[in-house]
Amino acid sequence: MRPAAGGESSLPRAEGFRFAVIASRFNDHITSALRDGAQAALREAGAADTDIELLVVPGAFELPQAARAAAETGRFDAIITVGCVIRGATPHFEYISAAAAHGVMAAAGETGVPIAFGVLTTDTEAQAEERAGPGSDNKGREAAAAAIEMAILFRRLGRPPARPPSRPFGFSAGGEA
Ligand code: INI
Repeated sequence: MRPAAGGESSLPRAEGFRFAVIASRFNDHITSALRDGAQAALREAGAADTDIELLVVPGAFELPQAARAAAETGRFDAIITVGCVIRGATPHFEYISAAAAHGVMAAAGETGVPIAFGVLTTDTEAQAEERAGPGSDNKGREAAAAAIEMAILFRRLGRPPARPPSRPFGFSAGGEA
């Protein structure tokens, strides 16, 4: 894969693609780091700020619903979901984790838009923090890399480019809806 501008990135190129980053607020101290990792990766790969839209939902359970709605707009070549479910603090951990994972997979399959799963499902907060640091194993960054790769693959398979919004949006990589 050709590296991004600057020559040092291992990410595939993202210019010319449009992305949504959908972040859940629950466990915000973790999910904000995942969101930052995803956005930084997209920019490092060459995506324009105006081609990255940030959407925020309450919890991981809402990620599939928002991802589906975002996919149906036709505005995105790929979507990145980020969230965090911690077993120790969540009696219904299994339900939320499974609903998020299956819901994202279903939304991707049924809309035809790649949707990456950047949701941490860990036993402890410490494990979540390990996967939300600034390094290359940030789960948001990993999900962004997968989303770029899938956008490239789907374009090669004939998927038409996403349509940007007809009027400028009130949010982009720097803000939220
Ligand atoms: N949502 C999460 O993203 N992570 C969690 O750990 C969590 N816990 O602990 O409950 C959580 N709950 C909220 C859930 O995702 C929904 O927002 C809520 O059930 C309303 O639909």
